Amino acid sequence: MSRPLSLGAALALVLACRPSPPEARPPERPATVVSSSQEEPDTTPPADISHGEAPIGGPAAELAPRLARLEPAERARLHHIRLEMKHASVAIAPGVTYAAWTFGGTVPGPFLHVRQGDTVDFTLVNGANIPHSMDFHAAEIAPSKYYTNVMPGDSLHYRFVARVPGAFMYHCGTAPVAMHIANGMYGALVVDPATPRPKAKELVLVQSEFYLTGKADQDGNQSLDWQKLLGQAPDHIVFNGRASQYASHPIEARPNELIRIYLVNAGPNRISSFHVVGGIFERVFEDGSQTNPLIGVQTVNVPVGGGAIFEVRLREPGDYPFVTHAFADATKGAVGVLRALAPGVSSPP
Ligand SMILES: [Cu+2]
Repeated sequence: MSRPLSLGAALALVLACRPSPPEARPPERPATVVSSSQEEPDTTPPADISHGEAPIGGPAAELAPRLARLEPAERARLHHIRLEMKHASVAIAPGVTYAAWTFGGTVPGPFLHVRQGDTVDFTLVNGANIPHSMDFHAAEIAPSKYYTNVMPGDSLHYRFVARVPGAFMYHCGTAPVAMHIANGMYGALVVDPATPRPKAKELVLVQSEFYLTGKADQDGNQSLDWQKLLGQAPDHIVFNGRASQYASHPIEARPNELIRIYLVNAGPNRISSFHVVGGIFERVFEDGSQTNPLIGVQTVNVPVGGGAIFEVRLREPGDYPFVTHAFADATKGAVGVLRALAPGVSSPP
């Protein structure tokens, strides 16, 4: 019978079996985004990093980011919202465009904002060449009546009352739903509580995934790889439709300013484990619920099809990456930067 190893012997064995550390390499190489198609990750430590996943600050030629700011809700209690569904080319990563299915021509669709008790008077127009539909998670209505397929060239009109506050997903519900979501048909609808939340810098982040065939069509656009979707192996995981766009273009704030992030996870497959590096969430309203917010927490899961409201303050000037802490997903683009500007430093126009 073999004797158990002493602690010292076991430690020596572990140390002996450890792979030798990689050779130190010179740090002057520019940071690169790790492509999901690369078989080996680039382990070169970049000089200026957003937690190692994407370089901070992009070349001037790079596309402007989708504005993450949530515009205030209009004061009217009746909101006429008209969305046209159309197929459009959208940029999803540096140098990568995608033949998307959209609400309003962008992925995600427009950020909608109303107050608890407001009525949404909704018109859905199908400007695409296949059937699509709309499912509002903020509504309590019969899907069999309202979430029906709208044929090309047709439209649908109905009203609902946004009775419950929160950060809600909306999406196309036409089968196969995973395909319609993976192709870009989703967005966020924020419903403010009847008693307004404290003043804050308000942002919307919609997390989602893209699964690429790897072959561009005649217009240069990538399209959906259904097998990758079923295998849950996305090429890009993004906030607001484009990989790492807020690492290239940090979102600016002031030290100690209250930042409120409405995070909607459109998926269609990956849970978001949302975290701000260098920050601790003051309060988190899980799935937007007003009851018992989490206080003083580091990372909170947002399920696919769910939304949560995160409040955080950046305590000193500097760059604070935000990620899904499932780091394979951050490596594929689910990373951005909140930048706390030093006093006296003004935001560029
Ligand atoms: Cu659709």
